[in-house]
Amino acid sequence: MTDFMKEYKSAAESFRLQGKVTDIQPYGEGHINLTLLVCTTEKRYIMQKMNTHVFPDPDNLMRNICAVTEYLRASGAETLNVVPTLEGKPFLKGKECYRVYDFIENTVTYQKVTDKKVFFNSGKAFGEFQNCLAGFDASVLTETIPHFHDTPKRFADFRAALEADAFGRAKECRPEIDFFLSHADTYGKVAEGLKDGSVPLRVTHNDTKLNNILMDAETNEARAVIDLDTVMPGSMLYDFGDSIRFGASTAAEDEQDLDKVHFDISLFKAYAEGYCGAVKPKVTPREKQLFSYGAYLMTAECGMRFLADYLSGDTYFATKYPGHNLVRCRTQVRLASEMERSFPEMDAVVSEILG
Ligand code: ADP
Ligand code: GN1
Ligand code: MG
Repeated sequence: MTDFMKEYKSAAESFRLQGKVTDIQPYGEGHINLTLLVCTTEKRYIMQKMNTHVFPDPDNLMRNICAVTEYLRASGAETLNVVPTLEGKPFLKGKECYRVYDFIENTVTYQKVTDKKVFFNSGKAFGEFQNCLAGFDASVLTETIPHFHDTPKRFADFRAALEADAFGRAKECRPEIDFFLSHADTYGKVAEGLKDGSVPLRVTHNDTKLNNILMDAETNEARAVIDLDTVMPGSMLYDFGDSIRFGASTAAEDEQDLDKVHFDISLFKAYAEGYCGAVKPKVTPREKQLFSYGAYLMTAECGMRFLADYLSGDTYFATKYPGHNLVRCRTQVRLASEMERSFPEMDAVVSEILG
């Protein structure tokens, strides 16, 4: 057994698991936490080594997750179930921090949309998630990552990484850098709406990509919204936009062949029918105007975050090979520019749904 496996086994055995641990394997495609599938003689669990570099306050993070999951469960939704440690704590706190959830069985996650119906179902589920959290008291939530979708701030961070160019990589990504610089005046509309109140501050998920929702393995209906680390006050335009960024593409987020990467308006329509259909009664006029823009904004923002991380030496997102973050950035630039050209069609889709 490797030292890592010994560490994971000892961590897993510090939780109130049913049965004896028989196997531990890396699991899933998340970019932030280290996710492990833990099998015991009785059942399966998800154990995560929590990323305390990205989320430096694990106590308040887990307090948020316990509060949100309890609320969702009480509202009748299927949700993550936090398994306590032997001492009854919501996570194991040491040099590394670990948490355990019940594995939600008979579900699948998708890394790419293969079926419009699945994307529609995910949109409906994220919309219903939003509706459900409308009754949740935001004042009990800690902001786990302040300014998470404050795009003007993300742009300033990107510019700082570019200025530092700590690894001499800027010369390899001139077109991408130029894209973000030349769009400097396009990043402020949601931040301004939040400031003047035309875009309401709501409790949002903030990381609504398709692999953060578990779909039923047989019916492909949404079962549970997961990855609740970033549930905090935000705009519904973030949740809508981030799903479109990831799912309304003809290729994976890290496709290397850009000829395969396109924004697909029919996928946009499928998601919008699900999401906007669910939130329709409470959408403000300004939100309605900004759904299409929100998709562009989240795509550009994520692209500049990938690029900033590449320029800074790949310390934030998990990467599988050198240049992975630059590859991801390039797909986002491709999608954001195609979205910009598609605003009239996108707006027509939204208007048709919202009236
Ligand atoms: P990250 O923050 O790194 O993205 P996630 O919490 O999204 O980590 O988990 C990574 C992946 O693990 C998910 O995309 C999903 O496939 C799987 N997963 C996480 N929690 C569960 C669970 N309770 N049951 C089944 N699969 C899960
Ligand atoms: C990260 O945790 P994960 O892999 O679901 C990131 C998101 C990005 C996404 C890009 C806390 O999401 O903001 O949009 O990668 N999460 C955090 O794929 O930064
Ligand atoms: Mg995730």
